[in-house]
Amino acid sequence: MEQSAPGIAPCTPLHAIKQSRLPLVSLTKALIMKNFTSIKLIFLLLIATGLSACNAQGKRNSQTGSGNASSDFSPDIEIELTAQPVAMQLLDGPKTNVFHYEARLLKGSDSNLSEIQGSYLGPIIRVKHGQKIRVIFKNNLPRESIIHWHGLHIPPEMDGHPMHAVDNGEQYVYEFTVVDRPGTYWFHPHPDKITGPQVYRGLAGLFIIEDERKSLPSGDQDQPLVIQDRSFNSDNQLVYVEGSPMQRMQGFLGNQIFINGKKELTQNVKKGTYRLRILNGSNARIYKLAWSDGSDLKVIATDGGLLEKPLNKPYLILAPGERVEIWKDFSATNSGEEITLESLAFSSGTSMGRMGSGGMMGNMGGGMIGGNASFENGEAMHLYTFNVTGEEGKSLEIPQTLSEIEEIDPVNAVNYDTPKQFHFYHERMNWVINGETFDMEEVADWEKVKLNTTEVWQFINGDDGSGMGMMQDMMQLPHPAHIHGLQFQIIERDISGMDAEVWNSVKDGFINQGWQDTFLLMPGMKVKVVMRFRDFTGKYIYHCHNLEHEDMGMMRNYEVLP
Ligand SMILES: [Cu+2]
Repeated sequence: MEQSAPGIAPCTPLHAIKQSRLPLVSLTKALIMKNFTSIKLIFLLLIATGLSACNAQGKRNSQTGSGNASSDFSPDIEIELTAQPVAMQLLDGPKTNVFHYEARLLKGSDSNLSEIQGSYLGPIIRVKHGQKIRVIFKNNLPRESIIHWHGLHIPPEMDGHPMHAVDNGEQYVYEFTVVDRPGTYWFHPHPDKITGPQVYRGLAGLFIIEDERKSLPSGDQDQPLVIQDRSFNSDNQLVYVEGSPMQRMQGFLGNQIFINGKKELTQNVKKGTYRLRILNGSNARIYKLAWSDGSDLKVIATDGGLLEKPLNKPYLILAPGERVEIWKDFSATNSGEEITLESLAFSSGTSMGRMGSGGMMGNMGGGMIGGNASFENGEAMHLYTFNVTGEEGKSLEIPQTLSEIEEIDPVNAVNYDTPKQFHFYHERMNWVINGETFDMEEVADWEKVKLNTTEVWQFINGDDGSGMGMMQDMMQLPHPAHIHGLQFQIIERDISGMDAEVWNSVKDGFINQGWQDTFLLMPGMKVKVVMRFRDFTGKYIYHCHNLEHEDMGMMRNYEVLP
């Protein structure tokens, strides 16, 4: 199979370009008008300065391929995961070339590993708290790769830092103990600059830590719902952001929804109670989830497992990387009735205009402007329909107490009065954090923390007011922020800097309760989180989970020091 990931074309990495001053700077003043014309100008400059949708090969790190199986680690579960190109029947007609995690259970029980038939997604791995896991990752992809275990609290060398990426033909062995709470976690590639295309081609899977509770739906009434958007050309091949710099700046937005790695968007359900484990596995698309029957979404869990008690929401904002678990009771629904999970319209606050949007762009040969505007972030769409059959299923009452959550008291943070601040914004055609882009080894002073301390970090969508402020105002997008290696708690969501219309279209969709590892930073929003650095020292990363932004360098190391 041909190399599908972009990155073969020789070009200058965005990181390098950041160092040289672009002619843009002197034009800033002329471009401050927040209007379409100026955006068009920026776009033209983008092309002119050669910042094409290039995915240059980053410098490889010398520390690759270190993970080896150790003799003193005796796993409860051992799995071989091979990432490889395969052709799959996803649509009618020609097969689609995808990347797929092929799984083999070497030790454990059948329940530890299940495939979703006909899906490009990897397997669902089910484990229990306390179990020891060994995963042998084999890379048969054309480019380097590494697996990140999204949400898990594991040592840095097991976390899938890009510095551990292994080349084609190499392997990396993971060994870790599951210490996290029961919940819905996931795994996906994390190589520097090419995470977006690898996830997009199909590399992702769920990692479920099972709970022992009998009062929750189980078996086929406990089911995953991985939401992704994709675009295909007339040969049924996946279309990515190649050739469309503006689409890359915005992040990939497809024109077709895939659920659980399949095109089928309907499913028969029993008259019974379901637990839906929803993952937004999209590269850049944000969903505003709601039920077509107008009922509230009953939220029972976030990224890091069950909430203390269920939460009723009229709708939910789910950003890339985030998970949420929903309780849905079809017991009293009439047979033959259909209930659809919708994504409602909302205003994403993007000030990039309607440019470069829409998955149709690829189909149209990367036209500059126009595209299919109806597939913007924030457009309404049907996601998945449940057909209620006459079959009786198990019905359950929703428990009023789901779990216990130990609250971290932010007053105990070493920096309670002076939280670390992380500004996510746009600067000189780059997405940056505090003005910086990713460097494999670099850790700034403001990214160092001490083991066994509690800290408050504040994330801000927008710059610190110095220099390029007006520029970044014109290029605002939502950024889903993700911190590796731990779960945190949200203690403040400040919307004073937000556009009122944007806020009003999403305000009831955020969850501040429970344990989280990813949250959405809307333009102008400031979010404070509190977290504890425990058990492991070393370098982890934090980044924007808009995967195109991540690949452009909106990612940094933080280091836990002894
Ligand atoms: Cu971003």
